[in-house]
Amino acid sequence: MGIHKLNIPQLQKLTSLEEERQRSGLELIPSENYVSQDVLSALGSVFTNKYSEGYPGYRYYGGQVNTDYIETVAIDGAKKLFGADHANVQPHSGAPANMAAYSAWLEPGDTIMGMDLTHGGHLTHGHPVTFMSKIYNFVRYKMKDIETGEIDFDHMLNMAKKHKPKILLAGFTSYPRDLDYSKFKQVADQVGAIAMADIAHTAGLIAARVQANPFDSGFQIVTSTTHKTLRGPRGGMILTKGQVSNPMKPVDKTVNNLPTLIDRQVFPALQGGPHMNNILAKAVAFEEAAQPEFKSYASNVVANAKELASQLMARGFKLITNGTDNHMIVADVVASFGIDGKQAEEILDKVGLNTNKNSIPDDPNPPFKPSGIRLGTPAVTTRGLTQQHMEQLAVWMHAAIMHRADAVKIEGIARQVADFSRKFPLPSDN
Ligand code: DSN
Repeated sequence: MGIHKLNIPQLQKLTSLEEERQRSGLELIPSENYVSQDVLSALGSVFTNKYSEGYPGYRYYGGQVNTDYIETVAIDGAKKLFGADHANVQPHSGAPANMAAYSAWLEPGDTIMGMDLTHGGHLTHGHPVTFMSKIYNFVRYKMKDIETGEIDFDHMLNMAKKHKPKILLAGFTSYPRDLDYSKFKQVADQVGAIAMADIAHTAGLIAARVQANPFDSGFQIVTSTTHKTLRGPRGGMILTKGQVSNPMKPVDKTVNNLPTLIDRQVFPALQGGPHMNNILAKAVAFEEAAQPEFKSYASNVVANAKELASQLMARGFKLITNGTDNHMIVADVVASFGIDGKQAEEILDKVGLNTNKNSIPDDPNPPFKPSGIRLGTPAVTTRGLTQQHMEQLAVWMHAAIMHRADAVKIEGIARQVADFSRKFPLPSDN
């Protein structure tokens, strides 16, 4: 079917080139995915023309008869998927979602405890380069054992008693193991902190009940992006437990009022007009994720990642935590092959296998030239690859790295990858 062609030739040409790049390569970046034609159509809909500051029933502009309806459908879809009492679907992405959640509960100078970035956390969980780190005091916990991924909950508890965080954050962007959310909640309860999960990476796996849901362990706030394993448009959301009330009226700062405290932070405190075409696309994605096929998709993402991890390890890739329980793999390419993550990313890009350079725990190298790469299976599983294809991917990755200085061999692998990839159309090709 494809999408409407643009009337500006040079921009249409670039769009066609990007379609062809995506079609003739395989996306292994674990935070990327290929959306359905319906999600693309929603993004390209006339809802992009509309200003809708406020919330359904409480807007600052007229003409909201349809926007109120679609935002309500999106809110209800998110609540149902994740078992939340409330959903704010307006955050433009994950970072603003986290910012709104922090500022709804904290005062400047308050403490948040989150995972160290190189051990799998995220910039917005307290990296010194972020704006948030200027406002809040971040303290970090780590893995106890990078061979297994075990998190050091005793150390976490000791740190929590010392630093008294008001939010304990379970959030990860490069952590390949399952999480026991109840252990985080126990630590949070002992120091009177709110338990908040950033499930940006695993939202699709949680929606499909392939991974544990933090709300089942009593978490009070869950933030996420909508475009990774959840396979929706680029965007964010904040899910909460508690009482929903009029978002136009101030409420007391109580745990039960978190839904309203957060609504009031997203708008008017931090954002202006919501992107209604994007909210329509979120509504579409939530409906898609509620279907039985999505459960099979999410199970296949994990099965593919486990198989790919074992095929890579069999070829000398040293993986952080020696495998994966989710959609993601982190490889130490310095230890495996004596090249850095930037070099590995570039050589794999050349053969049409897209991964991203990534820090490894306590990486001695800087983030732009780190020791690792990060890869995963959400996108290739959407394309239709199954466990039987994972060996071939590992063979190509290994061969590309081993023959990186041989231009003819690299060209040959690139041709094989492109021929193979074209057999698996993009969802928007159908
Ligand atoms: N950039 C996202 C990722 O790739 O994990 C996190 O913000």
